[in-house]
Amino acid sequence: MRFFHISDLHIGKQLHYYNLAGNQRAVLKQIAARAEEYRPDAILICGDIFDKSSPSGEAYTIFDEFLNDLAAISPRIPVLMIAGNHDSPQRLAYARTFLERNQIYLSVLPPQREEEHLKKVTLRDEWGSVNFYLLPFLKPGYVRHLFAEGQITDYQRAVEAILARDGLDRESLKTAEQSPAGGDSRREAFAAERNVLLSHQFYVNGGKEPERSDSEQRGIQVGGLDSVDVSAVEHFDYVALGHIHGPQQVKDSHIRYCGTPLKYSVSEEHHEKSITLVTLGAKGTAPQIETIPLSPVQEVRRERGLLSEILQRATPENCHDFLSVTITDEKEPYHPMEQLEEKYDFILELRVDNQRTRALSEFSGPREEERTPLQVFAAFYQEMRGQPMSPKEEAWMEKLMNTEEEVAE
Ligand SMILES: [Mn+2]
Repeated sequence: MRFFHISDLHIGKQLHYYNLAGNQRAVLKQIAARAEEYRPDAILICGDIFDKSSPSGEAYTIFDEFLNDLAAISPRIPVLMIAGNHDSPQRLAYARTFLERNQIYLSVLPPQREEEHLKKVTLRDEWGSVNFYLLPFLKPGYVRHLFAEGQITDYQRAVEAILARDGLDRESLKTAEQSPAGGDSRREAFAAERNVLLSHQFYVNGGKEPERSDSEQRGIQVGGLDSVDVSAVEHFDYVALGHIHGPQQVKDSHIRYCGTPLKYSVSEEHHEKSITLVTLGAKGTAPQIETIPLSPVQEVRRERGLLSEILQRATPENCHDFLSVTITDEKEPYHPMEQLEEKYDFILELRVDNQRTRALSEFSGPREEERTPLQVFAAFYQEMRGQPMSPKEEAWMEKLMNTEEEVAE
C-alpha cells in the first residue's frame, strides 16, 4: 500500500500581506498531477486545510478545485482528512456525508458523545487490512467530559485517553498480543493489522521539540503545555502528522511531519517542500518513506548586502521571488525601498543592519517594558513600513515625543 501524506495547506494564507491564491492553486495542481502519476492508494491531509476558521470564498473555491482534480482521477483515490487547530470543525464539516459517498473521509472533532469513536477507514492490499484512524486536533477541554473527573489534566493525557478509549493505546495492544483469543475484536485487529494514525498535535520526543518555523506561531503554546510525547503514538505502524511546517520525523522515521506544501515564512527559506510518499509493506516491516518535491511558482528567500549589490543581483528569473531584504550600508541610502521595488516585484520586508541599528537594538534589549517610547515607535514603524526610520525621521520623532511629554505634564 502506498499513500500520499500532506498537511498544513493553509489555504487563504497571506505572506506579509501578499495574496498567495495563485501559488496555492498551482501547488495543489502539482499535488493532483503527482497523484495522477503515482496512483497512491490514499491521500492523507493532516489538518490546517484552511488558514482561518472562517475561510474566504476564494479559499473555498481553491479547495473545491483541488478535491475536484483528485476526484477526476480514475479509479478514485480515497482522501482522508482531519481538522487542524486553524480549521473550524463546523465549517470544515460542510457536505461531509456527501463527500464520504465520494470517498472523501473527514473527521473534524474527536468523539464528543459516549457512543462515538474515532473515525476509522479501512483499505486493503495484498497483506490484508490497513486501518486509518482519524484523530483531529484536540484540546483537553474537547474530550474532558468523556472521562472521570481529574483524568484529563493536559494534552498528553487527552491524546492517551482518547486512544485508550478505542483500545488503541500501547497497553491495550500488549494485552491483545498476550491473549489473542477472546476479548475485544477491535484490540485484536490492532495487533494483527497495520494501523495508521492521522494527528495534528505538537509531538515531542522526550522533551526534544521538533524544529519550528515562524509561520506556525499561532496555536502553539510557549512552554510546551500543548506537547504530547511520541510514546503515546509510536506503536502505530505509521503516524501521519500535521501542525509543524518543516518536514521532519519525530524520534523515528515512521512518525512524521510532512510539512507545508509552500514556504509560509522567511524562516522556511531552506525547506524543501514535498509530498511524503509512504509505502507500507507487511505488518512488522518498517514503512518506506520517500519525498516527492514540490516546486513553487515564487521562491521565498533572503537577500543581504549593500543595496547596490542587491540591486545588481536582480535577474529576469529571480525578480518575482518573495524577498526579505537586509541592507548593510553604513551610509544609509536614499529611499531604499523605492529603489528595490524598481528591480524586485515582491518585497516582504526591508531591514537595515549597520552600526546604527545594531546599537539601537542592543540598547532596546529584549524586554518590551524597558524600551523607551521612541524605541517602541521605531519597532512599530519598521513593522508597518517594512523599513526603519531614517536618522532624520528618528530625530524628528524624538523631538515630537519630548514635546508631547512636556504638554502631558
Ligand atoms: Mn499549520
